[in-house]
Amino acid sequence: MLHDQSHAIFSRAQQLIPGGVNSPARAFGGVGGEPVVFERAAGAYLFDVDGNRYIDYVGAWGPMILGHQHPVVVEAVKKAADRGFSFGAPTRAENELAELISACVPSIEMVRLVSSGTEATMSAIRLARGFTGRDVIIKFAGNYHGHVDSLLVAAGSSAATLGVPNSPGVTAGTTKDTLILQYNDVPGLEEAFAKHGSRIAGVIFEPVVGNMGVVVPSPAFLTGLRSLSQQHGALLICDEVMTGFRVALGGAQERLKIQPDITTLGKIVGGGLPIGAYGGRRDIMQHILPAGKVFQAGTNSGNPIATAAGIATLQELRKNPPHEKLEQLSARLADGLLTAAKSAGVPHSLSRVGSMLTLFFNEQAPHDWPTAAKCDTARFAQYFWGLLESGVYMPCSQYEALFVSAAHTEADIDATITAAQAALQSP
Ligand code: KE4
Repeated sequence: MLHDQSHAIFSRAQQLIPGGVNSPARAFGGVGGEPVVFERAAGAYLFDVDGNRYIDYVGAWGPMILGHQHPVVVEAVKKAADRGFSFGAPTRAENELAELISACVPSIEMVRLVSSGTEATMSAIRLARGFTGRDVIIKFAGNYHGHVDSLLVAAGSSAATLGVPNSPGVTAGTTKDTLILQYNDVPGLEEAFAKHGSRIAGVIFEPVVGNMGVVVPSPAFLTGLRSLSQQHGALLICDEVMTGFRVALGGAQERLKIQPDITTLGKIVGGGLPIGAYGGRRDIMQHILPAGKVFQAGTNSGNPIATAAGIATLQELRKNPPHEKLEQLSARLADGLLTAAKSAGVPHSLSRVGSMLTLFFNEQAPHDWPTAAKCDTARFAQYFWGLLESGVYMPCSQYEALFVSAAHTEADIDATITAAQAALQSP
């Protein structure tokens, strides 16, 4: 494949933008080489500036569950743009989106819209601390909750990919109240609560991890999270920025029957435009200014165009739920990847929940960060590039999830499997 235009544009970008990218996740740091520069998207496909077409499994890192340029979303955005870009004042659409979010996720009795998943998680932990009057937040190694200073410790996603799970610039003072535990480690959770229970404001976790590759929680871990936080008066914060509306219309909490106190959302809730959200029990949310005293604000919060995209996306998901189709397509892809890896004799495992999945280059399916960190990332890089050159665009890191959209077809899945068979052959 030709990448001349991509190379020229990326070379210029490196003069203008640190690393040539506006987010390290897209820098190809985990696979080497230069990122592809894209021009347009449609349905299940991306088109780069050199005219190459790719079957897209990044989906903008999750938002594009309906596929790119879904007509109802495009129409809604155009209509909203004709009415005004931003008012900095209440609009009817914000009520509509809030009602849709609560209808899909019943544990969210009240919700605040923000502009990114990071803002959502940052606000959620501030709320947990303000509501409980306590300082300590528990998070899990390999979980990524955005670039919130106090959560940028042992972080997953591009922080893990690029080897900065503990970022420079985050002070010891900022993270002194962040307790890092291992995901799925029930004894560790019990010990932490036994030692620090009265100081713990909240526990934030990915209910299905996407940011060390897909890692599934054990039932005992989920039970422990809920019972121990309840017992010690800490809030359970379910970070559904990636899983929300993805693994079920009601997110992982519907699929895995979790009852959190606060939920954070992003990605799909904005339909591809910048929206984050946090919400939960009314008695907790009423502590947010101006109803209460916990501060949070934002110029673009509830932006009319982003809100229109979010409303159209959630309405479409409720009207024509794609989750059964996504389940079938994703199972077909998973089976094909497993067969291809097996026939290539590559040490591998695969984790999948609904339409988010990861092929791990490690014989044992990871259950926490230490096991995820054992993956053969060099072998992953070879697989990634083999697929890319065959017109298949996968997440550029072993520590990410791939996403199937409602726009993918069986033919796309079968073409991907064929490309994977070639990409997995030893060099
Ligand atoms: P954003 O601030 O990127 O909208 O959301 C942060 C975030 C919070 N919580 C979870 C579970 C997340 O997965 C994310 C963001 N995900 C990454 C990809 N795994 C975003 C990609 C990027 O950083 O460019």
